[in-house]
Amino acid sequence: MFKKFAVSALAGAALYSSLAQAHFQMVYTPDLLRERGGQITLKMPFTHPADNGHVMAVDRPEQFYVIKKGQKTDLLGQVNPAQWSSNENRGESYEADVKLRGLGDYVFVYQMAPYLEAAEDLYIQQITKTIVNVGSLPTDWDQELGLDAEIVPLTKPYAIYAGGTFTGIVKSAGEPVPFAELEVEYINYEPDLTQNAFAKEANMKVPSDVFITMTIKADANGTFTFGIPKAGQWGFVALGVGPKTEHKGKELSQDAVIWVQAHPAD
Ligand SMILES: [Cu+2]
Repeated sequence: MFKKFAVSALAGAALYSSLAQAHFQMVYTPDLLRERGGQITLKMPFTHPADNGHVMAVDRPEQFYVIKKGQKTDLLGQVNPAQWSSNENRGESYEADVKLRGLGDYVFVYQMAPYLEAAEDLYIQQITKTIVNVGSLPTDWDQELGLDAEIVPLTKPYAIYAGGTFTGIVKSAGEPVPFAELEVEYINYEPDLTQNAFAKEANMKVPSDVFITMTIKADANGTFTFGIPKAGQWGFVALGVGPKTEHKGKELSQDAVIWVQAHPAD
């Protein structure tokens, strides 16, 4: 998390926090839309995917499960420690081998343990949804799960064209969050699943720092739409929307994360 300090130290702490790159709890597999099921490995680093930033060491997750055709299957026992490497460091992380059996949507939910962000003296807890589809049969992708912090998709997160849009509703324990603040990042460094690392080179050249972590806001109903310019995976995080605001005597930000994948339109 300290990379930007060097860059913006002179600008002071307030500017630092506005320039800080977004944290994202990843739950990553390369293809969110699969022709068939089988074994996949989900990689789950807590990191800064748009700028190949710091990998942060977090305690074991509080929850990890999958919803398929309305049935919840606990996967916490399948979470294993793993390392993940970025251009900044090699850090502790987690992964899980899971088997996809049959057609439909697999809604993976990962609730990380609160992470103390020393630079801001607060805890961050992200609740991530990654939805993997098998066989183009939609089943559960649009279900609201009533999570403390949740982005409910109105667009299938795995069936978006590059140049298309993603729309979601930001919810706090089931209630829409008007004008919620969101950050958007592109996984600009291809994850290498055998090396457990981001690629060294970026897929896309960004025109300026403001495009690394893009900040947008939901409307009065908690709904937001984002136009996706490039194929690949994009993460959305709604900041501090969950009802829990304190952990171990410090401020807690309960964030909602969702991952989507855009496909080339040519
Ligand atoms: Cu960080």
